Amino acid sequence: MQAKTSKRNGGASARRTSVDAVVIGAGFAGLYMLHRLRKLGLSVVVFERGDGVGGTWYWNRYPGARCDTESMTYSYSFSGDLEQEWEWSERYALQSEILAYANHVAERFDLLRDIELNTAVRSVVFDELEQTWQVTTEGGEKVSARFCISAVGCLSAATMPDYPGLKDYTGEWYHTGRWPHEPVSFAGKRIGIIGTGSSGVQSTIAIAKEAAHLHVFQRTPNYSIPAWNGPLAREDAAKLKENYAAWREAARYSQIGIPFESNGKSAKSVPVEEREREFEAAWAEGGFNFVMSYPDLLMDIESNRTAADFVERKIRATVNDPAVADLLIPKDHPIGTKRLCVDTGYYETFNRDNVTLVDIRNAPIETITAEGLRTRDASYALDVIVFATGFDAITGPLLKIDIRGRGGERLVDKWAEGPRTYLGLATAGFPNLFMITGPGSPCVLSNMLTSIEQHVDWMVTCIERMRDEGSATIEPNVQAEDDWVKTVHEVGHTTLYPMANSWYTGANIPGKVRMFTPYAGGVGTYRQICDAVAEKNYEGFTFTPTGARSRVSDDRPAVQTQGR
Ligand code: N01
Repeated sequence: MQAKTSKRNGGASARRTSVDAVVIGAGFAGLYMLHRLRKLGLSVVVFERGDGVGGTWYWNRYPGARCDTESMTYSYSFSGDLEQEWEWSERYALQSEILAYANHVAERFDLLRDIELNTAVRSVVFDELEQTWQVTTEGGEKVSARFCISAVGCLSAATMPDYPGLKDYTGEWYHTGRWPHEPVSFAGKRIGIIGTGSSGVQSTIAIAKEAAHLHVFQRTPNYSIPAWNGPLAREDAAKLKENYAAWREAARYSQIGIPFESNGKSAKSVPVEEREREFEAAWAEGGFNFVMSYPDLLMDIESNRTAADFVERKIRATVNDPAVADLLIPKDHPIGTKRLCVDTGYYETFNRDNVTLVDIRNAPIETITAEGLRTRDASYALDVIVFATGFDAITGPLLKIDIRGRGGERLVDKWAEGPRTYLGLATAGFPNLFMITGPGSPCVLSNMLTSIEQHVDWMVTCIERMRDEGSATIEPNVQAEDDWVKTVHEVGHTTLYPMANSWYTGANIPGKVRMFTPYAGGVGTYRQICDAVAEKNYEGFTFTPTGARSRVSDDRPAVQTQGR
């Protein structure tokens, strides 16, 4: 294995061919996992395909990129000193500030010496004889590890539409999720942006301020709620810091990893005036609060309609041209069932003279041309095309890696009909392979930092227990996994989420199995379930003792099988 020369890349671990654990990805999940495993005394190497840490915030550096969870919540809680000392400058942090935070954490906890940058993982193959994972990088380096932990993120496999003609296009083009590190200038240029999800909404606002003209190509409008972003007042931050521990604890047992106060009522059942007041207050507060204001907004279609109507009125009141307003109003999904966007000035942007909304639902893009693109109805000359077309979410990043478990079974085959995990943490037949924020966990329905910390803490406690008890491997029992997949499905279908054609269900990827895979029961409930499993001696998992041959891929009970 080659030692890297980057000064941020110590390379010491890279020269090892055998470690206790390989972690894939140096975003927030990988950084925290490395920190915890090292404290446990394990040797660890983290492979990261970027040339810096930060994951999502390393890649998504498009104009206007910022987090839509508030800074003081979207941050680690594991270190009291870190959370007290770090000062966020805005209520919602810009990508550059979050990336600076990730770099600060990596340096503060001396993580870089075990991170191999510019190193993508190609394959991860379980060696049944040795009971280790053979990890091979794109560069051909090989490392064996007892544990393999995926920290690849849920939204890291960017997708491009398959329009013909892109290779002949003479202008510049970019994907929001693979934005270049060099500055991109829009000044005086004709820009086209395709996609109106969170990335499209944020970049539209920013690019419109600079471009000569911006065409926004919209296939499906999404709901966007104002962030009311601004500087974070020092006194507000200080006040929260006084009670940070309690705030974090409330986040851990909340629905989405952010402590919101819901009024506990049904939106459809309260008097109209009361509901209007509540929605106005939630709108004025901004952000995800809005869909959490009544607990049944994502459960009951009539209640949901009341919130959608309210936002529709807001859009009509903001956008000057009624035809444009009409186009911007979602009609095909309940509010919040596609990931809500959070913006500062999105709808207002369509009042600018240099911005045109183009409906590509009725007149689809047929081809990219040398000069721009052509829809069914018209041609557009564009100097720059921005693809804000999203990601092969949740399973995409994992399945890009050739992962093979017992008997050479490929994960991509096992999951051909949709992902199968126990608690979103692990999958049967793939011993000692853990997935941070994997499918079947609250993952994308939650504040990622809350969920990452919960998963890492649970896994590290489990690994510590294995060390203390002399276990070589752990993996879920097939029955426990089947039960969990069923639970995730049933809980998901008590909500309105499956009604939308969204990346939550895989509907954005042609040919992908349509399945709502996040656990929608809330991060607090989920945490309690995971804790209960651990307390019951890891019920539903099988351990094999060190020295024993681990069981083969039929489901015969092995040594130390725990229940179910
Ligand atoms: O991706 P998306 P994103 N032709 O999938 C359209 C997180 N995030 O990168 O809806 C034409 O939401 C597609 O149209 P349709 C957040 O969780 C967070 O914006 O499929 N259009 C849609 O409009 C977010 O949800 C933050 O009809 C095509 C858009 O492209 C997630 O990442 C910021 C098309 C894709 O929207 C993903 O957001 C950014 C085609 N062939 C992202 N293919 C913050 O924290 C796709 N589209 C602020």
